[in-house]
Amino acid sequence: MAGEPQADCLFCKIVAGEVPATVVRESQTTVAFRDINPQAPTHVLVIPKAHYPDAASLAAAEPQLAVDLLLEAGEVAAEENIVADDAGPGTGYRVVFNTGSGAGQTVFHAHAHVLGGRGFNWPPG
Ligand code: DGP
Repeated sequence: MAGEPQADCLFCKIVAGEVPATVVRESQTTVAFRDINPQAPTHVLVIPKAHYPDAASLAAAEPQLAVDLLLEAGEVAAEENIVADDAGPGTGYRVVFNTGSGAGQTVFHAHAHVLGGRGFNWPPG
């Protein structure tokens, strides 16, 4: 059933506490933890506790949960002191949803990357 835990999903195992992670925030519906391979001084993943393979399927099935994810991403940024203040490189943050393997998605449980603490290029690589 949509949203149910998947036995072979790494992030479902993190939600269940079966795989350890450095959790920085938890809500009723989401968990935020540090990426194991950080690409910036702050690199936190925010995931729904429910299993959806990507952000698009999450938003289609449970729009409020997609909103929860974005709100939690903002809370992470505030806690990590990376909120935008127009002071130039190293301030502000990026929220990324890699969607599909061609776009770099490797874990097929929806997640927002919250990246900050350094400057970013545009377009992204
Ligand atoms: P993506 O490539 O967008 O699917 O991002 C998946 C991210 O998950 C990637 O940046 C690395 C991270 N990751 C993979 N395995 C683990 C793990 O076991 N623990 C943690 N904390 N992060 C992981």
